[in-house]
Formats: sequence, structure tokens, C-alpha cells
Amino acid sequence: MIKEKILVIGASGQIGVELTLALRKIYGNANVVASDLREENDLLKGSGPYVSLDVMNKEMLHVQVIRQNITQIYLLAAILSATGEKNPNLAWNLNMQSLLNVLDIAREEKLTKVYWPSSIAVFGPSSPKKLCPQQTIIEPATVYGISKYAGEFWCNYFHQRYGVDVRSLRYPGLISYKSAPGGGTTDYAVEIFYEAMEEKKYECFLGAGTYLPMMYMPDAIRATIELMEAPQDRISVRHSYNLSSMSFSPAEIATEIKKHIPEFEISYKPDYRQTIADSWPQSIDDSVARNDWGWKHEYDLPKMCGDMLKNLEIQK
Ligand code: NAD
Ligand code: AKB
Repeated sequence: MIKEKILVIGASGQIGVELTLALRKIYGNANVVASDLREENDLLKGSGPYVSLDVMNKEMLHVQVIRQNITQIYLLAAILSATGEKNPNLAWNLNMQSLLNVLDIAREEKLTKVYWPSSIAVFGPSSPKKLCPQQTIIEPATVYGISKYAGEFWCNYFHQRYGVDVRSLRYPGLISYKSAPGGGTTDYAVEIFYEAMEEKKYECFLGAGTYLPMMYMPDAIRATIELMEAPQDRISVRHSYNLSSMSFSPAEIATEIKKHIPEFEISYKPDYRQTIADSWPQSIDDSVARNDWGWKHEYDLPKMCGDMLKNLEIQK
């Protein structure tokens, strides 16, 4: 049996920190190499190896893969939707070139598996708003969504043409308390908790009724690991799987937070991110993931809110 050695690229980000720690529990600290352009996140320090790495530098990436005997790569480096709209060229270049660099190296070095996340941002205004299916009209309206949709086709291409075992999930907006989110449209659903606890009020950059698909980080990490551990014959989608757990609006999450912090007040001042949010579906049909490899979510809105507030209180 191959001894797996994993490289996580973008390990200091919102998902990277928690995914790296979860992978280290499964594969052993020494077998999961964290890497990022920015400095090592404090939560990772002392828990395993860390290398400073720019995924755009293909030669350096290739050297690290060979030097560290890497067998799997989790590629998390990306520019997210809101930052992407401010700098479309940067978002396109990073999001595309990082994936092509990783897929090329995976093919050349015959890596056992690659993980690369897509997003609900692939869907655009012409996609169904409710229970958006796995396969439907997909016309993304943001550069981030365009890059994710193109990336999905590259994943499928490298699987079909070169046999690279690359797997992918279309994450909804992710909510977490360990590492801050990095420039997305769904970031309000994290900010709101910090402001509710510190200021007892929050001015939301999306309107009260803006429904979006969301997920609590423990569900997202478990989904990622379950997908990666599923036998090959359970994986029918080589573009990217729809994944879902809950949908809510800013007004609904505020009501839920008020149950814990009665003085909390929300106000609304929609900005350019409203247009991005309005182009995405409100809810996602992830029945293909549920049927193929047994995906089941654990957290709904009340359970997620309770757990977030409990953990933020402990962190204070
Ligand atoms: P993040 O912005 O928090 O983290 C990305 C990390 O990549 C950062 O630590 C950044 O320093 C690093 N990075 C940027 N450029 C790099 C480079 N050239 N070389 C190496 N590292 C570099 O993002 P995240 O929220 O953790 O997202 C990870 C992945 O999941 C992305 O592909 C994102 O599109 C996807 N995703 C995230 C969400 C979400 O809600 N967080 C939802 C859907 C999809
Ligand atoms: C974003 O808002 O850009 C991300 C995502 C849904 O991909 N959270």
C-alpha cells in the first residue's frame, strides 16, 4: 500500500487551517505538509511541516512535490468572488494557473489524488434559483464563477485524458470561527457573529431577504474527506459535486442570533456584493453526492449558530 504524503496549498486560509488539522489527525502530522504564500497560521504552528510556497511558481512547486515525496495535493489557493470583482485579471490568472500547474504535476508525477474546490458561484442568473440541480444551465456572472466553471472542465479533462484522480466539491458559503474568510460574498455570515458578540449590532452588506446556500465548516471538512476517501467507482462526477446543508437570509440568521443575544440588532446597507449574491441560487440540490458517496449534512441553522456562539465565547 502507498504511504500517502499530502501537500495542502493555501493552508493558512479559512478552509486550509481546519482541513490541514483534520488531515493530520488521519494521516499523521509529519505526512501532511502545509504551504501558503502568507505566513503559517498560528493554529498550525507546531502541528506539522510548513513550507512557504507560491503555487504560481510551477518549478518550485514541482521541486517541493519531488523533495517531499508528495502523493496527494489539496489545492485551496484562490481569489474569491468579492475580491475577484475588484481585480478580475488577478483572479483569473491565479485561479486558472494554480490549477493547471497542479494538474500538470499530478500527471507527470503520477500523484494518487488531487482535491480542488469549486463553488456555488459557477451558477449564474439563468440557473434555477431553488434546489439548483447538478446539471443545469450554467452561465456564471462573476470572474470567480467563470474561473471555477472553467476549472471544473479542466479537472474532468485531466481525469478523462490522463487518468488523474481529481475530485471536487461546489462548496456553498462556509461559516467558521478558527480562520477568517478571505474576500467572499458570503463572508457576512461569519462577520455577523463577531459583531454580534462585540458590538451587539451589525450592518450587513447584503439585503435582508438575500437567501444563499451556506454550510458550517465541520460539515465541509467531513464532506471533503469523505469524497477523497470514497472508492473510485462511487465517483460519477469528475467536474464537481453540488453540496448542500442549509440556506438562509441575513434576516433569518439575525433572528437566530437574537435567540442567544437578545440585544442584537441588524441593519442593511447592500453594496456591490448584492449583485453577486443575486446571481447565485438560493438553494442547491445535492442528491447526486448523497447517492454516489453517501453525503449527509449534520448542521442546520440553529445548530450551527449555537455551536459558533459557544466556540466564540470560549475563544474570548
Ligand atoms: P482563503 O482566501 O481563506 O484562503 C486561500 C489561501 O490561499 C490564503 O491563505 C492565501 O494566502 C493562499 N494563496 C493565495 N495565493 C497563493 C499563491 N499564489 N500561492 C500559495 N498560496 C496562495 O480561501 P478559502 O475560503 O480557504 O477557500 C479555499 C478554496 O475553497 C478556494 O478555492 C475557494 O474558491 C473555495 N471555496 C471557498 C468557499 C468559502 O466559503 N470559504 C466557498 C466555496 C469555495
Ligand atoms: C464567496 O462568497 O466567494 C465564497 C463562495 C461561495 O465561493 N464563499
